[in-house]
Amino acid sequence: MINKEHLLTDVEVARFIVNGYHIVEPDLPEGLNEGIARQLDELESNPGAAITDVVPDLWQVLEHPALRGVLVSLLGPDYEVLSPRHWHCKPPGSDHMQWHQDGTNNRATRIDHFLGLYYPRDVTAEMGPTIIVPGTQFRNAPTDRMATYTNIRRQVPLVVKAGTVALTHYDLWHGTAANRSGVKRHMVKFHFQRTQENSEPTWNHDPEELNRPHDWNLRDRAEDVNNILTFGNPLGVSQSDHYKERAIRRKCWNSLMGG
Ligand SMILES: O=C(O)CCC(=O)C(=O)O
Repeated sequence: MINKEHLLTDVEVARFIVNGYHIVEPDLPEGLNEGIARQLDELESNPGAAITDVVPDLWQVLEHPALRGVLVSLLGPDYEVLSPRHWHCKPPGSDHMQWHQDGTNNRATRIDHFLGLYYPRDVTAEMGPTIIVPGTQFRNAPTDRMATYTNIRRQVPLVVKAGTVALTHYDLWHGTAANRSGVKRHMVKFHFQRTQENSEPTWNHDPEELNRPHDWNLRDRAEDVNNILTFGNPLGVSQSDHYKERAIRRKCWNSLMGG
């Protein structure tokens, strides 16, 4: 059983659907992040999916209630940690990584799986942070072209403190900056998946939360599900573009509600 205090609110679930990411900062035992970073520093080759065998302390991160609460909220209580796992080390001097999507770019109308990016060491802007573009998860992208794009308006570098886990939609556009520091940047990537359909919300749901009327004046300042799903516009696109993903957002929400 998960303590309800760790479950997401309606607004947080709606924001994940719209923005395509959610940041968790679990209160991990003292020394855990440093210990994991040290073990990763010393690895001579990449163990791929066996990273959790080589560094079993990673399970303490995966099992932390703050992370589990978000996973239960978005994927249901029976979610699984899939076997694809990967350690991404950016050593000093390593170049940027071009924009891409890990998924197949299919404008999915369900939230059935997504990634968790865990950073055991503080990541500064110079250390080659992962860079995400909120709101791009429902965009059909020409993969070859997107690799040539440079900075994108409203991109977000994941400049984070040690222990942060960024949960990102599988189709969210992302890349990395170059590492211009003298420090190794570590990230361990996990893949989480739903195993059961929802028959009801699995987060801290309040039915009253759904009754707020539309308010065109709120736009990106909306603080309730209806207005966030309708008006949230993290990319700042025009209305003729924006309307195309509203239906997808609604379908994602309805399937999470168990409809
Ligand atoms: O190393 C990173 O920050 C990102 C890695 C990445 O983009 C990927 O694995 O798809």
